[in-house]
Amino acid sequence: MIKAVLFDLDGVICDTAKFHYLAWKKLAEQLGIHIDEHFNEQLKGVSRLDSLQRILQYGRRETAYTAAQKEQLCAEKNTYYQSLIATLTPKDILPGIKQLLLDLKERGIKIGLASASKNGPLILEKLQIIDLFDGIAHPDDVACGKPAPDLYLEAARKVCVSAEQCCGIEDAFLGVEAINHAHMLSIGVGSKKVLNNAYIVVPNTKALSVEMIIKLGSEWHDM
Ligand code: B16
Ligand code: MG
Repeated sequence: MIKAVLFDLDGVICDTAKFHYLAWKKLAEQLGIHIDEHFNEQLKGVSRLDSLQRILQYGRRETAYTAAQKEQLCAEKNTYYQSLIATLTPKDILPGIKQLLLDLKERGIKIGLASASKNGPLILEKLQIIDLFDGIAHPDDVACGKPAPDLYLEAARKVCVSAEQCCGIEDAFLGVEAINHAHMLSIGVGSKKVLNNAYIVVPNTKALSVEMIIKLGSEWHDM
């Protein structure tokens, strides 16, 4: 039986990927590195510092900065990013998600956040749904980012539900890997081709429902 649903944020609750992209693009341009949307795909679900490392590697500048300089560059990117997400309102919640959260609450199923984003609580506040969450995993409290299971295990711990009774919802391949490594039921949102590691893939957030999650949970446990 599924007793908790753990959500990824970017790409599942709200489409912040476009803001991450614009902020990284602006920073990368300053460093003389040109990134496009295709390259940006591989930054989804990846931590802030790891995203910077990937950009520097892409621009063949991986040895050009000290750890302190990289920290400064990450802080700059986050300042751009926060100025972009300042405009977020409840209208930016992806279709069907608010209803799903309310339905989960009504059924007594716990709700957790397993996002790699340190801006997670700030975004949930802007979307006015933070009160619906029973637990939020903070990226600073875990040793490894996705695809390691740490964020999902931490979110399960925060909502006080054992991993085998949790379901995770993700839009990125690395995120689905993290759910699978945590031995939780994985639901992918997006393309079946990309998310071929998920237990099941739905095309968009509108297709998610509490009934579907409960049904998948019992089928998954019987396997
Ligand atoms: P921040 P998710 C991830 O969110 C994003 O997909 C990824 O692009 C970003 O670098 C990461 O959060 C860290 O975000 O800079 O706000 O701490 O998909 O795990 O919800
Ligand atoms: Mg995501």
